[in-house]
Amino acid sequence: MLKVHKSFLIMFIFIVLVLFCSTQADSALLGSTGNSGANVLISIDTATGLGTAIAPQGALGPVTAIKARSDGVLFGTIGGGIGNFITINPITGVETLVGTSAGSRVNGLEFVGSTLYGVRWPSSTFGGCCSDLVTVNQTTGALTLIAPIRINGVTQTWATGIAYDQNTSTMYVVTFNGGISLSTINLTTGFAAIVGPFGGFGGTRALEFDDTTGILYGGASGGRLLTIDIATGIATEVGLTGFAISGLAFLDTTDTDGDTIIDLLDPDDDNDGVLDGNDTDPLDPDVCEDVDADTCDDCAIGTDDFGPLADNDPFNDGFDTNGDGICNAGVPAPTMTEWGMIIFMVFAGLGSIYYIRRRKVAG
Ligand SMILES: [Ca+2]
Ligand SMILES: [Ca+2]
Ligand SMILES: [Ca+2]
Ligand SMILES: [Ca+2]
Repeated sequence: MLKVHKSFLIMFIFIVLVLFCSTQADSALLGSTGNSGANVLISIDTATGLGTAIAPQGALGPVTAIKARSDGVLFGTIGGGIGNFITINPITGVETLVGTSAGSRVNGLEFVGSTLYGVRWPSSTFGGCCSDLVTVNQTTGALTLIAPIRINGVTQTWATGIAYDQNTSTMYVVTFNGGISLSTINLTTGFAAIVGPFGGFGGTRALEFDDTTGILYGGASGGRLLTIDIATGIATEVGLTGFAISGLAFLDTTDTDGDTIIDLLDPDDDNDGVLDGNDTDPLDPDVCEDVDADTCDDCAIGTDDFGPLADNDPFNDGFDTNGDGICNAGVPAPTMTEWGMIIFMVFAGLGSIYYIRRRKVAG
């Protein structure tokens, strides 16, 4: 008997967990693979490391780094001496040129707030050697030098991937001088401080933080997905993606209405026919607006909720007993004068009945 109760309890907890988890926001770890092998955009299972191709890349050159802005715009850089700065549609993979910075290539991208930082090589300051910390103009692709990257402020170094830890306001970077290592970098001076080498993963290039879990991921040679200890720099292999990794970027892929357009790019997240900006609850297809001001929400009745049909119909937004297109709740209450008229009519009616009955009795 106890066993039955126990297994029932475990099943109940499992069902609750499944339901709870299914309502959580989704995010996907995307990878660019343009440096070698197949040039495709991939999504990566952070539990197993396995990569799945989403879309072909490379129309504008090999993609060397990617990063998503908070509004869902996915930026990318092109290597191979081309220096293109692009946007990538994360669903279709279609690339759009933003601008070109000829002669230099950016192989690390990361946002700090609304500022997009980059790692450029070769440096403009060291005669063809080493890397610069730059900012990237998101409208033109133009690069602005902050400073050459120097270990302890002295030794210039090549560098690649960068990733920002929002919890500690620390930017991490892959540096090459003194062995390929995880380093921190000062965003004003470009000075880097080595945290430690990646252990057996010297081919690590790309970095990306999961802001939710605080885990730092790395992409290494051989298509390995790594987690990296930010205190020591030591990496642990999660698994093989099956692709070469040139860049990593997390993207919020929550799709409330399940129409395959993620909320960040969907003008109508709940498919109720009212654009998010005008929708009083952009994630609830039963709540949207009240354009006829009858106090009944125009989506209260609806058609197919998250389905593709519009749900906003001011002529079908609540019980409408007298069929005037205005829901019962929206029929205006009588004014004081109207109440007076109603009371007068009631008394007049009662008086008439009383008079007629008196006539009948008298007759
Ligand atoms: Ca959607
Ligand atoms: Ca809507
Ligand atoms: Ca209404
Ligand atoms: Ca709908």
